[in-house]
Amino acid sequence: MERKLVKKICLLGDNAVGKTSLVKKFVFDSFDDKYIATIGTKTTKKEMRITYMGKDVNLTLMLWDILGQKEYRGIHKMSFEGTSGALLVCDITRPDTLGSLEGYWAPELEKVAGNIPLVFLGNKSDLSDLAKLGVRELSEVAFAFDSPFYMVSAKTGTNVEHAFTALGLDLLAGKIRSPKSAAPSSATLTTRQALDGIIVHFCANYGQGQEFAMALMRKQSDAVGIDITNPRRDKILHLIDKLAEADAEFKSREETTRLKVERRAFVEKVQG
Ligand code: G3D
Ligand code: MG
Repeated sequence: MERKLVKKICLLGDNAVGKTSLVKKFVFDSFDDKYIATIGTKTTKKEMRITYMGKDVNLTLMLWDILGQKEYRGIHKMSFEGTSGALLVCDITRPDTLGSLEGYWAPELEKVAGNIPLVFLGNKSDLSDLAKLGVRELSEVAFAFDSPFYMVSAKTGTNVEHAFTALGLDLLAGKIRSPKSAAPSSATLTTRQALDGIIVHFCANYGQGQEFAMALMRKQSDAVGIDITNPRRDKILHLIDKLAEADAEFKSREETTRLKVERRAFVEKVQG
């Protein structure tokens, strides 16, 4: 028999980062260019079918779209009650919106809901010319909260399905995040943390489905002979080259180079 589950999910982030647009894209697969002010909260239901440990699960998400003004602390606290997970959304053209996730939304949510699964989203990835935030900044905040991140666009739909599925899988797995204090400082990374960042980055950007990306990642790691329990810096650099080769098959030269530079940024943060 199919497993059925219902979970409450919150979409959090400052005003106009694209929360409502993401819900619309995910639920109706359409993008409304007219701005709709969110009054308080709005709940939308979405059924997902996820394969987890070889079994089909029918996961119903109750999506809570919560108003962005930080002055409404009371409404926010009330809305966080009983939530099983959250998407924390920032706008990559406005750096302060990432600061708010780190300084306000994630900590306020944690106070009420504890270490529930989170997924960080850098929305408006279609506006790359105006971007003031990249994978590097987003990954630092996501790492600090022991969570994955995705660059998404509610306008084009890029990675929207992936992001919700990633959260769905963490909910099914019953993921408990490490507390923030135990998470890596943003200043330096261990080689394991760097490798972790690179793997997540590759899977989020490959664009051919998460499972396919993971399988390819395993293949390339084997080819390089990387030891995941104690990855060496030179092996990680070799892996980055192999991943660029994989990217080059689907992506333009500029895109492949950009992704490679972003992955190298993780290695640059390894001490020594
Ligand atoms: P909110 O619910 O977080 O407050 P909205 O944000 O979903 O209302 O979106 C705020 C504005 O950003 C809207 O613009 C919306 O069209 C735009 N937007 C949302 N997501 C994207 C995206 O991925 N790419 C682009 N280019 N724009 C996006 P308007 O002008 O209608 O106010
Ligand atoms: Mg809204």
